[in-house]
Amino acid sequence: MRRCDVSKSGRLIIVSNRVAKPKRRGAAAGGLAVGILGALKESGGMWFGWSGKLTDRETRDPKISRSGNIEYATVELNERDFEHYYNGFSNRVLWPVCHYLLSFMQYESADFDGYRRVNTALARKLAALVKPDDVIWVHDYHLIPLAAELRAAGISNPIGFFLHVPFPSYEALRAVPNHEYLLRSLCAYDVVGFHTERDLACFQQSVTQPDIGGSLLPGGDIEIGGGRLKADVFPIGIDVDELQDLSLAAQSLSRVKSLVRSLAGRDLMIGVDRLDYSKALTQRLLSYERLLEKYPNTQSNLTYLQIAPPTRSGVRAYEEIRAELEQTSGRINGRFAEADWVPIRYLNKGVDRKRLMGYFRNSAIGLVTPIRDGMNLVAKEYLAAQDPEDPGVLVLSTLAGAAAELSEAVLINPYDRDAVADGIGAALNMPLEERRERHDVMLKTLRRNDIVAWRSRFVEALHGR
Ligand code: ADQ
Repeated sequence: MRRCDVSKSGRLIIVSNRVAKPKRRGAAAGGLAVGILGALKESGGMWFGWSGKLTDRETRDPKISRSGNIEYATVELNERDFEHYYNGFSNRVLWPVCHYLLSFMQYESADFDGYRRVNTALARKLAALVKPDDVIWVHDYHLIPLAAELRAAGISNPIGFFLHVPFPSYEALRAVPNHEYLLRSLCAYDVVGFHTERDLACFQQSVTQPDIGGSLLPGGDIEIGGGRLKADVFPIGIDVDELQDLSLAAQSLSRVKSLVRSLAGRDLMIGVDRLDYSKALTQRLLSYERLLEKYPNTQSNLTYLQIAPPTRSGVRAYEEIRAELEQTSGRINGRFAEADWVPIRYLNKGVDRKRLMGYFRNSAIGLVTPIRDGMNLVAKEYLAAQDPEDPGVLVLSTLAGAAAELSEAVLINPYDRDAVADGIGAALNMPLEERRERHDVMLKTLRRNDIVAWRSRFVEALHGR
């Protein structure tokens, strides 16, 4: 993988809700964790955040461990903070609002208080570890108030924020009680980054509302309260070479071979998502059902593998989707299955990354149909895993951030079942020459906007403040 020079003088401190320490080789690691670890390995630095463990003790200093040139500083949360800060305000308010799903929002002022309390506590713990030359890069919606709290704790280092989910339009955001607080908190950062121009435009629209008081300067910076912040677009990417190599190497894995054998020559369509309502998995199953109705020749000829590991088990909406998905896939399988063919294979668990790339490479179609997504790394990973000489086709939601870059995918509106079914139909019949051409263009885009470009552009911007 090519390298970038993100290390100027000081350390890079990454802050995210959850610190993902590397596990045993080959363990499942999402694209984001891989990207963050890469940035830290290059420059040396610290990853600060929640360990993922709960404790009943009130305050404890961060636990520090080191691996190579990376220090991990992790804190534990108590049950009450976890419920209010994480399950509550982060995942029952901010997550649905950022995905334009206002009806899923469940606001409780106690959750908002918990969100502030945890951010204040995290900032105090982090402030004690910050050295004068460090630059701090904060990730995602759980930690919006962190810069303001760090400033209050006396930290004047450059602090940047990257939002991994969509930034909603002001009309959606203003449904959140205390949205003014969130917007002002974002203005305490030196650099604020988003995946797409649309997110950036929504942010600019929100912070320039009269009651927030920001003004947009020529060149895109925002002036507010005598200070200035840079807001820009930094589309997250993947390590294309690594995933290409992994997908090729995965062809010799016994689990990949046995999947291919089990298809008995049929085409495979794959979907890989966290089990989340923004990924619209039930809607996707219903679109697949529409395909089987509309294009009867796909019956017995196309197998759909959906991999969807559970997440956020403390949030009720997530338990409901799981039940709905099991029921819908069961019904569709009951309706269409033959003795030697089951239309949907549904796996409710994570899969090792290498094996996943092997599955991608053997799939004629990658189906990515969220009703809203910041970027969607699965779309990019699917493309990178393809054999360039005989690539599969990506069927992609126009409402995923990735659609802004991947215009050669078969783009569909996920709310329109007929459009999704027709998109899959078109993908199945696409001539080899057209598949190659589309894949080639998108692979060039993936290389231009890869994971190194993402993190180096962001860290450069931060060093420039
Ligand atoms: P997520 O909502 O988690 O990320 P996504 O971008 O698709 O969504 O990333 C998921 C990652 O987890 C991918 O690397 C994928 O391969 C992996 N993964 C998912 N299911 C898996 C499974 N069953 N087994 C193994 N690995 C699995 C948030 C935002 C996105 C944004 C990212 C990065 O919601 O919009 O793209 O952050 O910014």
